[in-house]
Amino acid sequence: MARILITSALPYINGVKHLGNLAGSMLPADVFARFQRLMGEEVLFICATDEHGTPAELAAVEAGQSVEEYCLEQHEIQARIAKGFQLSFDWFGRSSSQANRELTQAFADRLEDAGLIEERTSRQVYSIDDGRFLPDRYVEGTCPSCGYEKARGDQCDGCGRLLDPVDLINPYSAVSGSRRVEIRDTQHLFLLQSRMQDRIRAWVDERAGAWPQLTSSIAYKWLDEGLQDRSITRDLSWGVPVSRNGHPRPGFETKVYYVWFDAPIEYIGATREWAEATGGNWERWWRTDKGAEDVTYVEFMGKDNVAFHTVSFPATLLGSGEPWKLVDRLKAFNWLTWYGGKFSTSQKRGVFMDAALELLPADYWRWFLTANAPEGSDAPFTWEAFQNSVNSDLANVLGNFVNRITRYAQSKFDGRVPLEGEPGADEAWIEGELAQRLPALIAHYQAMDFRKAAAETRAIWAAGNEYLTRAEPWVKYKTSVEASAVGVRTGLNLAALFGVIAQPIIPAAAESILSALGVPPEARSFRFGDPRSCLDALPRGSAITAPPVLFAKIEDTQTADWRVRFGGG
Ligand code: B3M
Ligand code: ZN
Repeated sequence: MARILITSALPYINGVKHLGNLAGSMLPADVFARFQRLMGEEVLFICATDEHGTPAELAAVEAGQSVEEYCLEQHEIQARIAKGFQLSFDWFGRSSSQANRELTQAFADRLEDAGLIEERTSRQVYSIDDGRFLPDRYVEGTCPSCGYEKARGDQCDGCGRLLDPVDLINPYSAVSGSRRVEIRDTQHLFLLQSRMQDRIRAWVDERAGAWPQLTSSIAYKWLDEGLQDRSITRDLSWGVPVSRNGHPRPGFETKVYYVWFDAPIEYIGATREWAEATGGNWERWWRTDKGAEDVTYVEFMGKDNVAFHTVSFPATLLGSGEPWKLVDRLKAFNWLTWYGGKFSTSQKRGVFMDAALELLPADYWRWFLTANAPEGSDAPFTWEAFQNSVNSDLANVLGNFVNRITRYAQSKFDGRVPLEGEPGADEAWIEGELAQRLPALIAHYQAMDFRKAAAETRAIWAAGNEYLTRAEPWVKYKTSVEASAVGVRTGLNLAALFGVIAQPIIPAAAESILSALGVPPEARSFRFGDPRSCLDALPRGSAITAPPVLFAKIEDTQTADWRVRFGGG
């Protein structure tokens, strides 16, 4: 049994996430975790809310809450919505946890012991009117690279470039809007990444071959530009306090570690939270001197997070000098766009996760976002594509098949798997299809090619429909019940197989099918037998029922209404 650690990029705490955040990390990570569990592997699936940094503080101010109250409330909201989307995290933690605080401070100590941290005077934007420094997203202005006028201090939304707040042109306070800002000196701790250039490159060289092109190209871009020493502390009050060997660090009493220093450490922190809650052993997953040497660690994220995960976080882990588990495979996604543009709450552009669940059950969205995942390039969400995907793939190809064959078995074979008859030419045809397509499906999942995995899933459903057209048990019934029985038995087994292969992407519909056909948990694995056994897996004579309608078609009146509410077209 392989041991697979899976983490999804941590959603920022500030507000309910849109479908793009779901499609670009949490959902594919969940699909992959479900697949690996169905392959019989030992999986630990970890995520958390990313609660520090300026997004949290600015949002709390806007909400009129203390940042602690705000984060607690928002974590619970995001946890509830994640459950609604059936994101099967083993733990959904909080980067503001005590576990993450202790780990972050310990890593900073180990890095300093290794001579990789240095106190430096750095120039920061100071707001006279706010009476405070303006790190990261507290300051906005014009991007020096592309001229985008609402660039954030840490990253430009216009061109994606990582920025230093002092680089911004015409900066202003994102808190008060005041332009009475000036550059002042302040002390910060710097992680001397430049000293780790060779070690990081050697580590990336070892792994980049297993990474998708998008991932490795971003990692090498950073390495080729030369790793810069970077500040890992900020003039903020909300975050992990800066310490040295367990005590507040002199001169840093009002500073905290930078959110991107502590956030990836929360992958370990959340695993510790999981262990504390379940009695699990967190070090078995993260310490290669304590059992993690045989773990395969897979990370999922949006492309703007790749650099932090292929350079900065490894620098922390490697630089500590301790035997930590580093990422083996990394799947980065492009953007899901809203009709080619950005999602935006304020401009009513796009569907956010809470609203999505009010419109339709999770499976509708899970299917579309996986089958149209922004893998090789940005991918647009449009109501037309969504409606077509649901109506064609889910309602017709899958739903009608299952409904038709189970109802026919109920009406003509007493709701039981027929006993009579043996496979013939039509069954040989579908067996040939499965012999090729089931291994292909597994290969797509193993390669983390989610669009291809969804397409292969649909192709298997379509082959089942083609089989029924060939076998036409309802026609044969008129002349030979036995010949019809073979088709119905094979059709029922195909319905069960459709449920099995649907589990990673549309788990609710899969459960509905598998429970209606009486398929026990131990018979739901992706370790498929030979096709002939797949098509005779349901015990002959066993009772079956017809599941409720699996998917309702989306009507034009619905998408017309949704266009008004959420934009589009
Ligand atoms: N909170 C997600 C983002 O950049 C960021 C990921 C952290 S993963 C450690 O939108
Ligand atoms: Zn820019």
